[in-house]
Amino acid sequence: MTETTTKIFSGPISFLKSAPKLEFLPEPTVPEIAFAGRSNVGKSSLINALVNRNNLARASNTPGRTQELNFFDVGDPAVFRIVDMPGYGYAKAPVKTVQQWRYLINDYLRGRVVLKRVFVLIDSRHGIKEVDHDIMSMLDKAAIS
Ligand SMILES: Nc1nc2c(ncn2[C@@H]2O[C@H](COP(=O)(O)OP(=O)(O)O)[C@@H](O)[C@H]2O)c(=O)[nH]1
Ligand SMILES: [Mg+2]
Repeated sequence: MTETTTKIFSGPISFLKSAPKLEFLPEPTVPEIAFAGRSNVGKSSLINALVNRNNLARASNTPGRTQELNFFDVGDPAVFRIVDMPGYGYAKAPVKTVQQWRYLINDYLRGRVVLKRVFVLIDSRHGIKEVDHDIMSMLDKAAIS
């Protein structure tokens, strides 16, 4: 990382809030960078590694538990936000949960002006799955890089 990014990530970073529904999103005051991927792909672990803290985004062995958008303020006052997106493609998830996930994600991707980038993590042991193509096409339709 460059000196600037190292400085940013060694400064204050804090959990802001979880949004299980769109009405709970924080005010869109700063740019957002989100991490998406299948349940258990390592989104939370990557965020923790990036910001060099062990337990900012909770990482777990139990897939499919985080069904909310989790927001983290980087800087105080925040200069941007990291968003830990709910995992998808968890085989045991009920149909209703999957549908709710689709609505939440679609609305967030399409309507969030401050969302500047989404990183889609792929588990190299499994390759790109249909659910990964699915989110990539949602991103395309929402014109998000
Ligand atoms: N082998 C391996 N395991 C990882 C890696 N990143 C995370 N894990 C493990 O995979 C599990 C799920 O990680 P987590 O970050 O909670 O995934 P999330 O559901 O995408 O947020 C945890 O037990 C992590 O310790 C990685 O790069 N390699
Ligand atoms: Mg997670």
